[in-house]
Amino acid sequence: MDRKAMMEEVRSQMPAKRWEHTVGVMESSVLLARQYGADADKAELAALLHDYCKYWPVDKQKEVLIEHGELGDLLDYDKALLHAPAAAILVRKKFGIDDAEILDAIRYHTSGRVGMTLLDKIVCLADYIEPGRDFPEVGLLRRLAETSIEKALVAGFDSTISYLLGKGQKVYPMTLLARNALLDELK
Ligand code: DGI
Ligand code: FE
Ligand code: FE
Ligand code: FE
Repeated sequence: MDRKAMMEEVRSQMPAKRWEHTVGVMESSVLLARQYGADADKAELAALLHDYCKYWPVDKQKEVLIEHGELGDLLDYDKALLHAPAAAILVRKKFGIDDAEILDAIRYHTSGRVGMTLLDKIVCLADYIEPGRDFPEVGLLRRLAETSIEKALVAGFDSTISYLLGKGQKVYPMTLLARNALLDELK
């Protein structure tokens, strides 16, 4: 499938606002890839696909993960975590994406992970700072992104963790571990 057809297919899975977000993440991912020396084409493709099933019913997302034995302990945490690993599985099947770097960047774009690759960091950060995003810390994140992708991502995870704490919600341990690992990289 060519890129244009893929874009139409992704667009058909989500409301217009989420498609705008997807295009924003593609733009920001390309800019970050150029800035930090990653493959801009891979970054753009991972960004295009990162929220592929975000608007599917949660039960369908869950089914995908169960079918592939990848549900793990995710049901113990926020349902918003499911769409990332589910999208990685789905786009491999649907679009024949076989590049492990791209699939991992999709899989870990929400949670992060220990030992994030440059592509993981790019898509995860682009998801926070794309032009359509508007949350209190986004200005700080955009500023940090100019000089350190790791510092910007730590600030991103901090904002997510604070938000979850403020709502009295659990935090997925992998996010805490991802944040710690980024701080270690900055030592
Ligand atoms: O899909 P998006 O809205 O573009 O962004 P995302 O995939 O980064 O999802 C972020 C949502 O996930 C955000 O509303 C917070 C929620 N979430 C719930 N628990 C956790 C979590 N995010 C992280 N990183 N860690 C969690 O434990
Ligand atoms: Fe997402
Ligand atoms: Fe994110
Ligand atoms: Fe997103």
